[in-house]
Amino acid sequence: MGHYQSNVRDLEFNLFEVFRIQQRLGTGVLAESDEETVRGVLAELNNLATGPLADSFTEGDRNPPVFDPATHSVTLPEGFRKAYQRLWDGEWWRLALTNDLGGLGLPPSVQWAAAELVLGANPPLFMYLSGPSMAQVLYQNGTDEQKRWAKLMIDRGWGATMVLTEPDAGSDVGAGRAKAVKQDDGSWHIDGVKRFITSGEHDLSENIAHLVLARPEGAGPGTKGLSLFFVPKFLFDGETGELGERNGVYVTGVEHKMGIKVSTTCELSFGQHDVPAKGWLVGEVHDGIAQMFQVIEYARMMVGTKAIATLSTGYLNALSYAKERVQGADLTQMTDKTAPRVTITHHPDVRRSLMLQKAYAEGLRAVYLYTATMQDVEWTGEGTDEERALAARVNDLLLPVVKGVGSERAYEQLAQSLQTLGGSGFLQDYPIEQYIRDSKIDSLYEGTTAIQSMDFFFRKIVRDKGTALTHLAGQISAFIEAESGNGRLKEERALLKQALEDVQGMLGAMIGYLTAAQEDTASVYRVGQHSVRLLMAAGDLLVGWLLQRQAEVAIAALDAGATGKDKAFYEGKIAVASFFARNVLPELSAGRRIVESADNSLMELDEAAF
Ligand code: ST9
Ligand code: FAD
Repeated sequence: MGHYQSNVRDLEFNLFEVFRIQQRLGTGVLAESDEETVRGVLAELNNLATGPLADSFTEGDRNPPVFDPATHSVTLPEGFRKAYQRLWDGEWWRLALTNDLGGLGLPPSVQWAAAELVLGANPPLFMYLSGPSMAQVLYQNGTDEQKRWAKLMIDRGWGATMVLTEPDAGSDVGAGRAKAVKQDDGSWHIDGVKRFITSGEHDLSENIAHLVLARPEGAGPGTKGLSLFFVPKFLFDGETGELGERNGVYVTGVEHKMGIKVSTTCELSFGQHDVPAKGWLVGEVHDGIAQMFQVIEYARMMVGTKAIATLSTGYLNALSYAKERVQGADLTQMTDKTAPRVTITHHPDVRRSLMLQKAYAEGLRAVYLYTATMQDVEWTGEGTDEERALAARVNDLLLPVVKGVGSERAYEQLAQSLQTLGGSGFLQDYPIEQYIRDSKIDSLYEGTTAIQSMDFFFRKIVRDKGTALTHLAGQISAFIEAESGNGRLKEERALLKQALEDVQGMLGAMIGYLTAAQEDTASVYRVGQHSVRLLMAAGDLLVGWLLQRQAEVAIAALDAGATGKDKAFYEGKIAVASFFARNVLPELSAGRRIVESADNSLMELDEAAF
């Protein structure tokens, strides 16, 4: 058996039993798909993911790409290349495309469920496969000529990158210094050095299209002075896509990393090698940061889903091991040295840890899929203008949760998955040590957790005037008050109610600190000290809510007579919702007290005292 343990049952449970996405299939842009097609897509991709895609997971880690500085080229390991080819030949790159560009006619909720399978099996494959999705962004924003280039990118299978970061411009993208100089023929010359560029060089495609943020000469400071440029590795014939001269963008270094080693992380030099790096202004408009955020929003969802996919396979690997590993006697017989030895699933602490891993793996899966159902609304164009606008705002609000909370909890809980294996977990015979190394990046790139938390508070709550948040809180309150679940889980609903009040309390205190900053600017530090705490608390609240929604569905299914594997599945759903409510949600009350009593002593402390 390969390393990847997927959970298609839970994906389908979310899609069809909880979020009931079948109701939107079969009409409009989704006319060609129904429940059976979706189940078929997931089954086929699952076979690929658990087989050929997972097979090169360790190979890519133990034999990382080889960079040749003389030719600025990179060679990827053979098994990984083959896996990529399987994905490409299976036309899985069509998943996230709209119908006019040859998409599969599936909504984002299904796209992301499918993405989880690839991201759990071998995440760098998904990143190398992002050329067509990036072409979609060029298509959406480009001139007519650039729309044709976008189609060529897809037809010819070109790779793509998103190019923001520079040595002095990481979180602070607006500090970027790469500049763009307009040429008489309407193109631009890009000049500068970018770093940490994913998929900046490889040998999987004949060409690579870089989407680059650079500052046109004379443009203002900060992110608003940046424009977005399309910079191909090779120049090409705009009608046929036939490759021409090498463009002046070269990889000048490939990083040695802790994890996702097969995903190249490149220093990319523009116009530093006697050949100009020619670029074209996307859409001929200077709206770079907003255009790039179309890519970033997708990538943040992808990173969160990657982390959650890894957490899930980590948990399932830990569970398989725990069911087999015999060690020690049952606690009730601990004084009897002749008592039979039991599998470690009998030990309360192992059970506690496994149930917490299950809670976050399944709860966060529900969070990203719920978020994806908000994207479904925009994708299908269903509902009124107001409904679509609200869904877009809720999606915006939830993206930092998917990305920020997904990545932090995955890394934290994967450490628990490893712990379940004892010393064996530390060995490379098992995949968990690689999961931990490969998933650490998720809390760093695409905006660190601190950046996600500030996005959540300042942009998605304060600037949104709480519209999306109020809607979501209303949904949670309505669930609590509906008292469904056939009289069960009453105490859990009360705990959820308290958790909602606690998150609202934290938020209230932080808005108070922000308001006070109008008189005393330093008061905003009290927000900055606790924005990650708020984000994580909101994540726990959402996990708690969605696990209870799942439990409600499970209770109905059991009452309707579910048997066999289904019975165990549904009982697990009720158990995990109850466990999370009783063991995690009460911790939010302590968090609220901490936020409510925040002062600024931390900020007043001399740096030397650290
Ligand atoms: C990276 C890549 O790390 C890692 C993995 C790569 C994987 C490969 C690629 C796979 C993806 C494939 C993609 C295909 C795409 C498919 C699409 C399909 C359709 N939401 O607050 P302000 C905008 S890459 C939306 O003043 P500052 C907005 O326009 C490196 N827009 O910011 C706003 O104007 P306005 C990742 C947002 O103080 C303007 O920015 N690096 C949002 O100037 C200015 O806003 C990072 O992520 C938002 N949430 O700058 C950097 N926020 O206000 C992290 C801002 O008028 N740092 N805008 O609307 C940040 O995010 C900073 O907060 C900052 C601050 C740079 C935005
Ligand atoms: P810094 O911004 O220096 O942050 C250091 C620390 O300070 C962090 O803990 C951060 O949270 C904190 N911090 C910084 N500013 C603030 C603030 N204002 N408030 C609170 N805390 C703050 N970039 C691309 O453009 N394209 C890519 O394809 C790409 N791929 C990458 C792949 C890998 C493997 C890696 C490691 C990076 C990649 N990046 C890419 C860059 C990545 O997006 C940045 O590393 C990330 O945005 C953080 O920037 P930084 O590393 O400069 O850290």
